[in-house]
Amino acid sequence: MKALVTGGAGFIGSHLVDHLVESGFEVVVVDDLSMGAISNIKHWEQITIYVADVCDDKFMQQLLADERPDYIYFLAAIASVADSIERPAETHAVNHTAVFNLLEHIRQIRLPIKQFLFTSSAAVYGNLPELPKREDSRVAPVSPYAIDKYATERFVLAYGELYDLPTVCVRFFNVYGPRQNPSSPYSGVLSILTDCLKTQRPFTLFGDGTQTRDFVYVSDVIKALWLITEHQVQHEVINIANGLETSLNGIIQMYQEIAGQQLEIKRAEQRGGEVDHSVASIGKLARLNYESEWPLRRGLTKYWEGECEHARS
Ligand code: UD2
Repeated sequence: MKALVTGGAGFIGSHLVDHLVESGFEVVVVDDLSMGAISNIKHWEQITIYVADVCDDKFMQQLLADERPDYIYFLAAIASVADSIERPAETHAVNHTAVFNLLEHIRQIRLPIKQFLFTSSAAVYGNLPELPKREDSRVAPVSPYAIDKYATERFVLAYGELYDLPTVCVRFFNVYGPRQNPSSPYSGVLSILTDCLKTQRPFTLFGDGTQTRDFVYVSDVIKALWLITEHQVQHEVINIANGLETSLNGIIQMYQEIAGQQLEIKRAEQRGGEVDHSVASIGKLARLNYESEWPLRRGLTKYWEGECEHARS
């Protein structure tokens, strides 16, 4: 079985690549290394890596014809809401058009895929008050990022139904863990907190810290993706989260305890377009026998210990 992972050198993608290789898959990665790094996957000699942009349509078309993957995991994205507001056309090309084009090529060459999995985001729910967010909750995508993710979901599902393709969408909540790149101000807050703890730099807290998120450890995310593949789920949208609501203040406190350090905290205005409260219903995942192995304290401890080990080696 051959799997194509776009964004496979990135944070979540590289963990998925690990799992696929360990499960005996032949793995092909496409990544432009804008956020990802070859070092995340270089421990696998047997994988094929193309350093390329998913927006290079000619390249992607040729790649499908040459590699003919059985499974396609589309993780390549510009994952920053703020970036999508600054550069809506560029982010649209990656977060929407590249996925659409790939679906269209699959349809045209009648590639007999076993699963096409598109990774969407909790951003599609926007700031509506209903909690927890169920897959059939109302959506209110407001940023170009969220609109692209939602529109792409609709295409992915419609292509599945109309052309009998085994497509599925997942909505990631706040994923954290090793290899998350802290380099951008819009990187995941836990990667930024880790970096601040490691370098004793001050952490900037946007807002009063009462905003809540559903933090999910990357190993649980991979487990969820794998269950979706194993169960051959198709034509569905599935939340990937922990199902627990935690405030930013709460997680900062917990992380300081784990690291045995106090952070210097600078306060700043709440960010524009910010979601106040977010937590998922994970009923659909649970029906696939999903159970989290990484409650927050355990996941954070593992993450922190890994980072300390990494710094020593
Ligand atoms: C996450 C996703 C984003 C999108 C969105 C949907 C990540 C990295 N981003 O954004 O792609 O799917 O969910 O709603 O998963 N914060 C600070 N200081 C910092 C950085 C962040 O206070 O230096 C705050 C931030 O204002 C927010 C919280 O921490 O209230 C979480 O921020 P985030 O960027 O990790 O994730 P989020 O939920 O904004």
